[in-house]
Amino acid sequence: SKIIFFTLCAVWLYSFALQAQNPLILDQYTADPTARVFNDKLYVYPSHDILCTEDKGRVGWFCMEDYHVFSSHNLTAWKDHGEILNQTEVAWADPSGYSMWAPDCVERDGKYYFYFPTKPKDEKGFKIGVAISDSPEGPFVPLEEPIAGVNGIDPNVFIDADGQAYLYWSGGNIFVAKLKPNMTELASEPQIIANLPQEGLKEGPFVFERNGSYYLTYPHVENKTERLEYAMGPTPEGPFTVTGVIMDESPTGCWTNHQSIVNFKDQWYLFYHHNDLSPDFDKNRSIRADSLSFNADGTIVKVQPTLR
Ligand code: FUB
Repeated sequence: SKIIFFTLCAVWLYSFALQAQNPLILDQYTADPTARVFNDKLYVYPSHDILCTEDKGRVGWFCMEDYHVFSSHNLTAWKDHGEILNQTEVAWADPSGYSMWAPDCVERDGKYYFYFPTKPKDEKGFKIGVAISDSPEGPFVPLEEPIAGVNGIDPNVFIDADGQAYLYWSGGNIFVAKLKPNMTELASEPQIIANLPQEGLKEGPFVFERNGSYYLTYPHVENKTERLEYAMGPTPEGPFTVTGVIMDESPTGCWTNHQSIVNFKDQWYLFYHHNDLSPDFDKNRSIRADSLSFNADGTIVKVQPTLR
């Protein structure tokens, strides 16, 4: 009977640990997670939601002034490496913007390039900046100017096996352009990615490659809230064909969702967000992760979010 008791305790503790994984970060709001594997560790670069007040941003709207990076060896224990960039450090950013939206980070030749959108000082709309570090944990030093020729949000960088880097972003449509080897300037004219849904908001592009197919994933509002969808293509620039749904709309009405897909220790994961810690205000979000798998034909098996 002792064996049965200890087995039951172990099963209970194991199931508790699994349930306790989502949301991933409990002491602050986090959103728009880009997960990357650097040096055998999983790093997540999310946005950092705070609450706007009368003198800080726009009450009732998104409010983001900085970024933290988190790392984990096992996707259960997370280390917060602290603030890696603040809007006040970005020379071209509007200091009253509070619009440090969805970021990305990639490594090239031992340097880490952190891409972030925010509102510029003297112009409407959003621009995309780059900050550079020698470590995935920062500190990141922002360039003096945003990337020339890019207007929009939600930057994503994909480096193909031949070394060519591509920048994707959203601005009404989803755009792609090649990056120069310095990773900070465009090497080609921005193109709108064709054949994506015409109706409804599309944003948050995230591209990855698996077995020679390129997956362009994106949140899309067809109805009320964002559904995570994807298109597949033979090259990083397409042509892409809308293929399916990765995750259905939020069951509790969180308006945004935002994804990245990563392979860590031979398992694929979908990182995304919901508003678990702020059920009444969906601009204070929390990042989550769930396992993801593929069908034999390369299509993605729809992910059911694990609940708490
Ligand atoms: O977090 C602010 C914006 O909401 C992001 O840039 C979008 O992708 C959506 O998640």
